[in-house]
Amino acid sequence: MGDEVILLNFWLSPYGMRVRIALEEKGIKFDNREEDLSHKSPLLLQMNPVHKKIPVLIHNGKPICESLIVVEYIYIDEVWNDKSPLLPSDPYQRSQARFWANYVDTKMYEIASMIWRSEGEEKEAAKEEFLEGVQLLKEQLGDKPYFGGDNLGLVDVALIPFICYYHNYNICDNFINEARCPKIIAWSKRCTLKQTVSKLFPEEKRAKEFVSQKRKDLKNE
Ligand code: GS8
Repeated sequence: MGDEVILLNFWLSPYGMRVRIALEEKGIKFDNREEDLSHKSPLLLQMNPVHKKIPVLIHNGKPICESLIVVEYIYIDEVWNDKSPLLPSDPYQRSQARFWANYVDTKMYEIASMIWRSEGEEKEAAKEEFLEGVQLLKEQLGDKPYFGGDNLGLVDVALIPFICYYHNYNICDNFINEARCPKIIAWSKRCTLKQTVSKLFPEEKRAKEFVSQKRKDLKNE
């Protein structure tokens, strides 16, 4: 009998997208179940009782939560393990990949939420801070095609949804652009050329409508 793989997800979630990239890269068939985050399903509450958030991967009935942990699981699990590793074999390099993926998850996420929630000078300052983070990441990329080298690695999977969403959907006046960060935009284009990534982008019009409604809701909070 084959493995049963269920993903509890939300169509626009950057975290859900990380997991889907990993599943696509590994060619794993899965049942994508859309959650209504304002009326969470009993299954989600049962599978992620601590955070009650998507994404949750349910592998043969057992839940794995937190996107980066799920991504590592997908690459490490012996059921799906093959020759394209997510993390370097060298322990020091591996620790560095985890450090930068965590940086994207914590620092970049915090600044991105500031961009969302603020206006005027505060928003502009947050955009500049985001770009400083992008500069640091650029140094990590160096001359490699991907952070992971010739293949996607943990930092690529962590960062793709953030940069690609901002860039592709021209969110926040296209502040991540070719003039300001040519190397990261070139990287982002390289990633979006991959079939495993491009097929996951939600429809632009639907995404933009959702984002603009969310902004209005935030203003009225
Ligand atoms: C974040 C997941 C998350 O924020 C991860 O998986 O990496 N650190 C976690 N999920 C959101 C949807 S995406 O914006 C979520 O499920 N929100 C529902 C809620 O907060 O109630």
